Amino acid sequence: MAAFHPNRQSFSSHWLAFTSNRRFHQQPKMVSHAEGIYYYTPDGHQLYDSLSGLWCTPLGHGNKGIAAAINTQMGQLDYAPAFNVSHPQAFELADKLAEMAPGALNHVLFCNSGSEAADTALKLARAYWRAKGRPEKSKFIGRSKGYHGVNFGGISVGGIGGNRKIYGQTLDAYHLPHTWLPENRFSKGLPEQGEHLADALLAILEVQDPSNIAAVMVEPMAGSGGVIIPSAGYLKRLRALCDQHDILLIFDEVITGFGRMGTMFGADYFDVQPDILTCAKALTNGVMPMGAVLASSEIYDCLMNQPGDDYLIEFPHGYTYSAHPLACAAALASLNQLQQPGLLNNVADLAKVFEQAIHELKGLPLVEDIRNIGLAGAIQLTMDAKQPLRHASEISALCWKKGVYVRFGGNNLSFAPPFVCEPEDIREIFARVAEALSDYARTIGTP
Ligand code: PXG
Repeated sequence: MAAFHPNRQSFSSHWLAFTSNRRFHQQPKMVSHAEGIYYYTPDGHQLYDSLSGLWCTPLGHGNKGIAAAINTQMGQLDYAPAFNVSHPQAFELADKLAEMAPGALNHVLFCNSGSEAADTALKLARAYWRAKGRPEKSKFIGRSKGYHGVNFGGISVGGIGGNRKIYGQTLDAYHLPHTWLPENRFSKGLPEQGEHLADALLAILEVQDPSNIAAVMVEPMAGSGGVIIPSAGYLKRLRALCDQHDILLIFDEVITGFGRMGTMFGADYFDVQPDILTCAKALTNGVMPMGAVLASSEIYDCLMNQPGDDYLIEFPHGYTYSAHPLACAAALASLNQLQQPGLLNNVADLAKVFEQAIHELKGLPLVEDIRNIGLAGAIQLTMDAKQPLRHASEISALCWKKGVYVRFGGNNLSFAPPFVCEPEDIREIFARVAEALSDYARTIGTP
């Protein structure tokens, strides 16, 4: 089949997601196939996939086990109504997630993305308090630089100003400070300072009062915000404060779920139990859109035991494609691979190579901070006085030429290589990024 080359007309037909479309039209970045840890452009240029797509394909592209599972499912059941009817793979997958998840997160609501998972979780928190006879507990607390997708609940609780400023009124939500501290710059793995930042919750509660708060929602580490990692005791402190004040704790594990930190979930890494956990992305290795919300037995039982006839719907929420059979098949195959003995140990081993390789860029021009945890990391760049976010996008464009797809957001370059990398792939990725950084610094005259 001849390669499709967009012309002027088709460029404006496809309005790209979260992209400067005008820049894309001048410098289109297209990939037309992928295999393992590589993307390929239509003219055959090979690129390392240094972010596992958008944090979602840790088991590599073209994964044969997942493809076979989807094919088999397609031949058996392509779609099942999501309301009032279900199918065996949905139950099998929910059982598996409940078994893998920490603690008593035994009840799974399916959706199709991380954004839907976030809004589902927020609705569930409000519904829970209402069922408990506390309808006034309806406000939320998020965290500055937090990202919970793009739906109204998610942008309200999320702490990225640029994602909310043009959309008008949001939900009632207040924000903890982010956990980036200058004294932690260039920490390897968990930073030392910052447990006290959890106490900012008390200042919010003093004004809003716990009786009005439904839930605190945070990512165990802020992925999109630039891999901002809290100190060891921070989440434990947040959990204790939520318990003291009768507030639910929601972990958004859309990025941290399924091995990214070297443990199955971020909750396992920090040994902190949330009441609700959201996930998506690597759940299906990014192959089919799917998200999930895992709720505690306390929440599930409360909603199931509401008074009223048993034909009534306990939680009026769901999507046409909730627990889509093809997504369930992809998820079951992905989770089977993630659960293979040794896979997470391999991630932990690769994480050591990753830590060393990314921190070798310390001292290069424009590098202001480097952070890493598990197989996730970010290089934070100084801001250009006139065009604050320019460096990251220009360096990413140079990396593309050097054969590495590098994600940039704000003044960060982010990395989350596939779990199926070899140590030398990781070293090669950072060698090329280092070259791009140095070349760029030279062109703008920074020594
Ligand atoms: N929560 C978290 C923690 C996320 O990271 C979402 C929710 C929303 O998921 P959906 O599936 O609706 O996109 C995300 C998504 C990046 C990047 O470059 C991160 C995300 C998406 C795209 C790019 O950091 N995170």
